[in-house]
Order: sequence, then structure tokens, then C-alpha cells
Amino acid sequence: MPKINRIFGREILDSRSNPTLEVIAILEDGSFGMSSVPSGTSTGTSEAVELRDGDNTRYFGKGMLKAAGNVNNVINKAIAGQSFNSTLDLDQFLIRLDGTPNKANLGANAILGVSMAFTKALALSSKLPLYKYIAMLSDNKNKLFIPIPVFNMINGGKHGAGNLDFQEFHVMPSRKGTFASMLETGVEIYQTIKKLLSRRGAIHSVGDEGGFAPNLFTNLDALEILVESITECHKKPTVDVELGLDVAANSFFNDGKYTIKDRSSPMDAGDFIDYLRDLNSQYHLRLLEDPLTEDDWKNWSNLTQELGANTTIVGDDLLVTNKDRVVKAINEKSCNGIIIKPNQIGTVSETIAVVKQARAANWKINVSHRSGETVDTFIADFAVGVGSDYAKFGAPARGERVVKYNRFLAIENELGIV
Ligand code: 2PG
Ligand code: MG
Repeated sequence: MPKINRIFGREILDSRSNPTLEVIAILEDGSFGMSSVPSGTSTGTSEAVELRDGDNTRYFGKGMLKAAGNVNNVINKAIAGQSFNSTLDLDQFLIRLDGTPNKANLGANAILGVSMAFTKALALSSKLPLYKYIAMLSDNKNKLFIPIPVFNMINGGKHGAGNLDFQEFHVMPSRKGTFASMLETGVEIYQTIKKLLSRRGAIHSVGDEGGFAPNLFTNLDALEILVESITECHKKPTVDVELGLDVAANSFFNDGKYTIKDRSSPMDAGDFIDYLRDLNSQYHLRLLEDPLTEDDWKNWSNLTQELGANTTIVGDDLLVTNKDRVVKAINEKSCNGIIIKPNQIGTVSETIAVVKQARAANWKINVSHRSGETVDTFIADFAVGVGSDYAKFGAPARGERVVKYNRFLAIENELGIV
């Protein structure tokens, strides 16, 4: 493998106008890779540490000069002139260099930026498209395909305008044809939602992930708008197009109760499970993400036992792409699907290891963006390479989301599917 010539990091902006990190890795054979790191708002408490400057004289303390400095100084000094056989070798070196269990020292943002940029450079050096290189790294020998897109059409919770409790209202076209045709269906539904919302005078604007952040009365209203829009597009809800939710329950769980505007009084876990069961029998949700708060392991198991046969119960804040939490969830049968976000754990190879664990447990895999994104398309290649069932990149709108769906179109062409 060619030696690393130099790694370079700098502070750039993400889609929410917060600073983030861009990293360039240059190898001695001239191959290079450039990556940028996403950032979440509704983060799980056990995520690896995103290092921000905390200097309130710049960007309200959110600067990333420290992380960029760690790339340019500590990491560059340690790895320039060295050769690593694979992403795994480099990642293990970086984990040792950091020396903490949650990457608090160098920052998971700094480490992931380097890990992704190096992986891209190695793919180029090996003359492989990134998705094929990732397939090799993840021992995925199956025929490659494009995952089903999970379009986040309505944004609530921490990503919206503050009047819907659930964070994401998803539609997923059934896999009948190509990705291109699923994208077309998604776009037609998206634009129909806009029409229906403005007819009701409910348009507010779009939220962090490009979905509408409307003035609606209840979470149920939002689901109804989805059903209406799907029908207006001459598709059958739950047959041609399925529904899903990222409840992101952490964000409305206070003093042991779930408080949502659809119910006049706060609910304990038992009542909230009853509520979700009713919702599920009405809308036949395909994916139900973070339906309960992140540490209520017992009730996650109860819910999965109840609904898991027909609905994929997806752990995001519960699992935070962390192998130990995944082991616990497998043992306790807490869920049967997982959100995969590289920046929750901080290296490409640890992310791949978690995909493999989940796959071995027969879980559904959903590779996901963050609410703060960049135009990096790494996760699109990653999702194809690891053979993800789903890909959650937001609405089919806003450049930082669309660029990833567009990357799928290009990969689909290359794979000869269309
Ligand atoms: C989520 C994500 C991405 P955030 O909860 O699934 O949609 O949100 O990046 O804010 O954690
Ligand atoms: Mg989530």
C-alpha cells in the first residue's frame, strides 16, 4: 500500500451553518480522498465525542479549529510517511493514538474525517469505485444493489418548527423497479405534500432535513397528509408506498412520561406502547425508529415482542452504532433494525463491524445521514457497499440531501441496473 504523504484538515460549514470539518488525505502515489463530517442534533447520550472548540468568541462555541488542529498536528505527525494496509489498520492506530473509549481526546469528528478520507484515497489507489472498495472491506460478496430510500417528508421534533413531537415522517416506495423509479415516486409525493399543505394554509417552511415543517395540529395530521398525498399520486399506501416514523422519543420524554400533543395527559411507557400499537394498526408502519427513550431496554423488548413481526423496530439513539449496545440489544431482543451512522462511533471500520453484527442477528440495516450534513456522498457508497436494506438521507430536496440520492443514480447506472 502506498504511504500516506499528508493529511490536512480545515473548518468548513455544514447545512445548518454550523462549523464542521473537512479532511484531505494524500497518498504517495498521488491518490487522494476528501471527506467532510456530518453532525446530529437529536444525539444519543452514548455517541462518541464530537470535539467543538467551546470558545464563545467564535461561532457560539461551535468552532472546529481544535479538531482541525488535531488532524494537522497530532494525526498528521503520527501517520505521514507511514503505510497502512487497510482502513482497519489505520483506524486501530487512530483509536490507540486517541487513547479514550469515546474518542474524547482527538475527537470522533477528527478521527472519522481521517478514516473516511483515507478510505476514499485507498479506493482510488486500488482503482475501485468507493462502493466496491467498501464491499470488499465489509466482506460483502453479494450482488450489489441500491437500498430503499427512506424519504423524510415532514420534519418535527428537534428538526422542525416546534409543533410536531415526532421527528421524522417517512415514506418508502416499495421495491418494484429501479432506484430511479423509487426516487421519482418520492419526488412526486414530496411535491404533492407541498400542494396539500398550502391548500390547508399549513406550510411553514422546510426543516433541517428538507422535509416540510408545517403548522399542523397533531402528529396524526402529519400521517394523514402522507396518506392523502400518496393516494393523490395514484399509489396505494402500505402497498406501493410504505410509511415510517422516527419518533425520536428522547426529545419528549420528561419526568418518566411521554408528552405529545395528540393526548391531553402525559403517558407512561405502558400507555405510550398502547398508543403506538394503535397507530401501527392504523398505518402499518414499516419502520418505527426510536419509539421509546434510549435507556428503557425492558420496554424496547416488550414493544419488539408485540410489533416486531410486521414492523421493523429500529434502534438509533438506543444503539448509537456501538458494538456493546448492539450486543445487549441482540441478547435482550430489544429491536430488529438499526440506524447506522459513522459519526456516532467515529471510524469507518468500527461502523462496518457493527453492520456485520446487526446482519448476523438478521436485523434490517438503515444507513443514515445526520441532520447537519455536507455534500459528501460517502454514506451513499457506504450503504451500497455494505448491502444496506434502507438509506435515510432526508427529503428529496436541498443540495446536501439530493447529492446523496443523485450518487445512487450514478451507482445504479454503473451497476448496469438501468
Ligand atoms: C436521527 C438523525 C438523522 P440527528 O435522529 O435519525 O435523521 O437526526 O442527526 O439530528 O441525530
Ligand atoms: Mg433517529
